Amino acid sequence: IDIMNWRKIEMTERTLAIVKPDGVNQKKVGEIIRRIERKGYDIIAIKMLQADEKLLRQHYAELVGRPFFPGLLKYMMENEVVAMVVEGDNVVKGWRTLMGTTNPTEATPGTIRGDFGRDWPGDEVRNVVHGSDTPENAEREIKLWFPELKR
Ligand code: IDP
Repeated sequence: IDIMNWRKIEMTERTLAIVKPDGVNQKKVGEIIRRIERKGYDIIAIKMLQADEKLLRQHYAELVGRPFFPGLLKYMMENEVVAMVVEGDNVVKGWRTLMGTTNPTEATPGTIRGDFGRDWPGDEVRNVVHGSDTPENAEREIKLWFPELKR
């Protein structure tokens, strides 16, 4: 076995990327996919779906008790979403760099949230995209959103 190939395989990760309802409403799906592909990542699975409360409660299990959780549920169900499994070297961190920080007002221009996110006064934050925060969470979230994916 070629040691360089072995190392490369070890660094390859997968993450769950989601275009949230505001990204779909703003017709940014193509632009977001373009940025993922331009960075050199592979989209290995993709689908559009209406998220339901059961799925979102599992996905955001750590946030269920937060005051903003009801608003987050409503936001995530106000249109369909586009879910993707994205693969590449260090993609968990790299996709979050492309996304920008959680709060769109603070997100760096040039990032997806910095460019397309909106902090709606008196309403919940709309920050366009989701990305898993660790490789372990990525595997958990991929199983949840893509139970049909066999690898
Ligand atoms: P992340 O999406 O940047 O990883 P998390 O802290 O995991 O951020 O929160 C998940 C999602 O919950 C955020 O993307 C955002 O939609 C929502 N959220 C998080 N914190 C707040 C808040 O303080 N107010 C309103 N919505 C929030």
